[in-house]
Amino acid sequence: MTTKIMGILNVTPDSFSDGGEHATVEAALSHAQAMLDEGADIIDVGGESTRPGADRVEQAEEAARVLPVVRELAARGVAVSIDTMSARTAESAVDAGAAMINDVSGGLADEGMASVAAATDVPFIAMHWRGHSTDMNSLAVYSSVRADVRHELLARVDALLAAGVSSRRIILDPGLGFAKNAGHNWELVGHLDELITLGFPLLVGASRKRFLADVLPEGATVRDRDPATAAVSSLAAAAGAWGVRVHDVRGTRTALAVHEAVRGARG
Ligand code: PMM
Repeated sequence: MTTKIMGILNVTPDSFSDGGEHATVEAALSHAQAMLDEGADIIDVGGESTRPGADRVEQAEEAARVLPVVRELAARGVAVSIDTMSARTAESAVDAGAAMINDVSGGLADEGMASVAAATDVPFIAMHWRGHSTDMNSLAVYSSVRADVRHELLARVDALLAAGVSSRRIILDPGLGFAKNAGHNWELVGHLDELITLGFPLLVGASRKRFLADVLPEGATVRDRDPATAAVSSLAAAAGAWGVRVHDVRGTRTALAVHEAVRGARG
């Protein structure tokens, strides 16, 4: 199995600063096309920033940002996932053609999400999450991050199954950078196999996250984190990850090709 590349398309006013609704949709579509040309398998469309400290966005505003982009990409035959914590946005996005729901809260933030996941019957990405961005850093307390993330992800799986989500539709994600300090993130990256043995496909999202600054010189920019992201993606592929969620599709493609070449040479 080749690890899938999920290209990140953030449709937020600050991600495409040229302003104006039409301009934003056009810019988002052309960025999506560039990522597809570079080898993205899935485009992950999100309208709400989940960065530490970020404010929440109204559901109607979030839907207004993402739905035109989801609709157009789906019409072009692109596999789209919708990155949202809102059940209403998820449901509308699937109606508009999204093929997958990516909920960073794993169904915790909106009690209606699990039933939308069950009713729409599309793959559902349940990420490890402990709370909203505003209080995420105070939640980074674990007795063992590896064991706690496993247990908390399995609790989400139980809740999703109880709501009628098919086990074949569930994809798990360790939630790198969410309620985790740098040490927690590195420990999870070093033990992805323990999450893969839970028996669900695993998505790993390290892209440009703050913990990567640990391996870079002081003063490195956020974009300077791309080669480190690619290295983590290659390690994730070697561990057996189903997919990686990244900004830099081109670099990721190369990193995954290295993994494939080594795997092929081993026979
Ligand atoms: N990270 C972010 C947003 N969505 N979804 C999944 N499944 N996994 C992640 O790690 C993840 C996500 C935050 O990153 P961004 O602000 O760079 O999109």
